[in-house]
Amino acid sequence: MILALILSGCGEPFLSALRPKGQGASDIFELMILSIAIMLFVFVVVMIIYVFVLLKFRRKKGQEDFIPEQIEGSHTLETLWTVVPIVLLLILAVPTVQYTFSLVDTDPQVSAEGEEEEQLWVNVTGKQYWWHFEYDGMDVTTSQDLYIPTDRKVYLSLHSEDVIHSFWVPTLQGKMDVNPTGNRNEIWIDAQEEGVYWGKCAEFCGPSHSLMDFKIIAVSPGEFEQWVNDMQQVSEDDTPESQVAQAGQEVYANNCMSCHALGSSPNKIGPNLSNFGDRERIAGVLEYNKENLIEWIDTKGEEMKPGNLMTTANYDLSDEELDQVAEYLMSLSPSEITPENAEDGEYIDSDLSDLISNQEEGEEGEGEESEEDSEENSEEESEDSN
Ligand code: HEC
Ligand SMILES: [Cu+2]
Repeated sequence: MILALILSGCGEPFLSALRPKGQGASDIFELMILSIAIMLFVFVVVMIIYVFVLLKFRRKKGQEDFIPEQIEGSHTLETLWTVVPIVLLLILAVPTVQYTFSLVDTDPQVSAEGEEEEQLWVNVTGKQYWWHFEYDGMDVTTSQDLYIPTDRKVYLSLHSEDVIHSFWVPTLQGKMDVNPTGNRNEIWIDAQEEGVYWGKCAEFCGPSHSLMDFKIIAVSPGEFEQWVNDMQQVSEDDTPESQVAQAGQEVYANNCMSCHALGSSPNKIGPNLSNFGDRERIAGVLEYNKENLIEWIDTKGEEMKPGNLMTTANYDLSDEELDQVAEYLMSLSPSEITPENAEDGEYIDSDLSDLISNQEEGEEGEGEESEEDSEENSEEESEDSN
């Protein structure tokens, strides 16, 4: 017990449910405080009575044979200790049930003026051992780092391509199971302040389960809009500036493209690398630097993330090629909006709803088609990998 107390001090602030930075986490935190307050109240009252009775009714000198009055079956006492717990449980149950529903309520919110909110939906796919994100109707796909604007709820539709995972950003919301069966679970998240919030897979899913980290990058609405615009421009054919990176692009095309995508091309076996140059971490967990990146590519993460699916790749690169492809990947930074922007706290107003509706109008149904395509593809893929 003492150890538990000491170890509880080891948490990181960006990974702590006790420092809520989103509506969902705040609601949950309130419930924690409420239940702890009730428990403390019960504990204190019981302790006071206990100590009082111990002192008052202890055997006194000269009264060794005295038997106190027996009050078995006292109606007053029986009623008291039945009613008080019921009242306490009700005080706890009402908000708990209320939040249980509101924390996963993904219907559009209606404003005081009766206007229905334009929802921002992201399709989230959990895979051993990383996360894939597709912004609905925006033609933007990314992995590992999920960018969200600070001015609204972001709605997530979650499913898994292999085993059960659990999507958890402790500072922003509660956990949600990510299931491989047909059903998609839904939850919303929001961040009240700009920042980088860490997420974890919270359901044991294999040898690298504890390394299945991801990040929520919360930026101002204006920065988010710019990020979406920039990400929409990314294409596999963009040529990098430096010659080393250009050579790396060739290495990439020959060895990596079968599993990795750039731009909004459909979900593949490996993470989308469109903005790999801006990642917070490599593969979700490793410190972001060239050395680690080269080692990751060279060893296919065999020891860094045991059991990950990149280990099934069969390429063999020279030191020069490794350097080139690492240089190329680190040059992939299509947007000025990076995790650093999340920390500067600058706030620019913008209208996100324009962004979503423009995209939909411009495409006239194309979006739907490509969505179906990608679903088919991913089904085929998951069959293959089985
Ligand atoms: C067989 C498919 C496959 C091939 C081929 C492949 N990868 Fe991967 N790669 C993956 C998978 C799967 C992951 C995710 C591993 C994890 O985190 O569990 C990954 C992860 C990565 C990451 C970390 C991504 C991130 O978002 O942090 C990098 C970088 C990477 N691969 C680079 C390469 C390079 C460079 C090549 C070519 C030389 C390559 N990969 C070839 C499947 C592949
Ligand atoms: Cu997992």
